Amino acid sequence: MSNPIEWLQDNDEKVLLLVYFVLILGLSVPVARMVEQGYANGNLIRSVVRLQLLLGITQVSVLGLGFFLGLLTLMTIDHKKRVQAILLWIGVVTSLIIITAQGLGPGPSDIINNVLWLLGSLIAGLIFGGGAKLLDFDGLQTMEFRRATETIYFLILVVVGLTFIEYHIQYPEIFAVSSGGVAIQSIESLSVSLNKTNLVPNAVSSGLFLAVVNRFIQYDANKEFFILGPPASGKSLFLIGAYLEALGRFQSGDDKTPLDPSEDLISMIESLDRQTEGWIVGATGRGELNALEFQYVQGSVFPTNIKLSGSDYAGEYLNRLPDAITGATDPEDMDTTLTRLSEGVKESDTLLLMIDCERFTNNEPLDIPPYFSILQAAGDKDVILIATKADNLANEFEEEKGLEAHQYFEEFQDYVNQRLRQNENINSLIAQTGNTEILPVYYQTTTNEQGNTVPMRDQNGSVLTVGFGRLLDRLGGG
Ligand SMILES: Nc1nc2c(ncn2[C@@H]2O[C@H](COP(=O)(O)OP(=O)(O)O)[C@@H](O)[C@H]2O)c(=O)[nH]1
Ligand SMILES: [Mg+2]
Repeated sequence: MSNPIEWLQDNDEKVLLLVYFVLILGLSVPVARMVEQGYANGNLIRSVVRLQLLLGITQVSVLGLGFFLGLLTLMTIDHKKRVQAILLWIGVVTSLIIITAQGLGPGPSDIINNVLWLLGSLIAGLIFGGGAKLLDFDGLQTMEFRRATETIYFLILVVVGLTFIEYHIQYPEIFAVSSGGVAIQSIESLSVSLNKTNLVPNAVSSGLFLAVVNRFIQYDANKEFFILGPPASGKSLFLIGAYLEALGRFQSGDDKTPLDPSEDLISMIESLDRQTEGWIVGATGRGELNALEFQYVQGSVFPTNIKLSGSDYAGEYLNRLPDAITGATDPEDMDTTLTRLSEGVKESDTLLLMIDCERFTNNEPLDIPPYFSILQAAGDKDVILIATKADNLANEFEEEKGLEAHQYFEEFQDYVNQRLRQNENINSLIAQTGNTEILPVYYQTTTNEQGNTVPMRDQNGSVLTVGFGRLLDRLGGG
């Protein structure tokens, strides 16, 4: 463990999980007490239920419970929601224990007496939540039960909300329901008042509890990233490297959400497999435009759907992009590439801007000034700065520090940042975007007989990429 902050960053999902576990456990107790008390006080709801359904409140409770458990079962099967579902099981069991211990809510004997109601409603919950999917499950795809998960939140919201009202609002009995029928009480004094006992603690604990459950049911956030960089800055190889990393995780992980690579990306990966030497992608021909994109799921506790895309094109477009984004350019004057780029920028949440380390070490212009006006034109976008071809700095790093860059990647990243900051433009870009660090990525390279720098390959002919694991983590987390 290097230092506590880094440990937290590397284990943020586990820490978050622990926090949620403590919250659910800690909040279940006061919320269950409130629900039980509100349920006991609940004249209005009971009366309405009796009136409308001609059922006892116990049956309604058991039905609700069965339906809820059916939905929760589906949520437990849903790969993306399993952990949250387990936490909710803990919360539900805790609450039921508290409620039944007081003999208030539907107790064990009520449940046993109504076991058919319970089973029936459990099956209804399974069907309603989309359980039919289980029948034609092919074992490959990840199953999602969004409807089940959302209904769980809705039910919890209703129960907590209604019992909160019953607990805290005092009203005269409006209906008197007896075996003889329903009589509307003559209401002489329609006095509704607020019961202030425990008002603040109940409001805080139910509010917090609902917020946590709401966070649980939220399906993965979607994040779209779009890649921009000057010609030959390594955009295509960057996307290929990121895809290979995501593919590796897909194959070793148990989440089977398809990566959906675009056709152009697939054909690049194919040529990567075919070729045994050299860079995989040739320069893009004039007028040619390839769409490179794929998606993947990052994180297991709170998964995020990540979509990474970029365009492969020839020529210089960055200078023309700001006007295209703001609409200052007449659409008639925009070619397909410019249109595509400007749409890509607009649709994305985050721009990935390439800084070419090869140009940097060769003291060539980095061509990053257009980034400033693009950011201005695009408005509110997050930015991640990527140092491509960082192997150009790795040799330097190894000579200076005596460490191998890919083994001491953290140190290497610090080094790259420190070196690149020597460039004033890069420094301003960092300041402008509120970034704290640039992420280096590279293909390990070697020099071939002709003296060209080519990617190194292992015994299996696979290229060796560095920094992409960190990159994917960053895309999912930050
Ligand atoms: N040394 C080194 N060169 C790279 C790396 N990635 C890309 N290159 C070089 O940069 C060239 C352009 O890369 P490409 O991905 O096609 O750039 P794009 O035009 O921005 O899509 C490649 O042909 C390689 O020669 C890298 O990680 N290390
Ligand atoms: Mg390219």
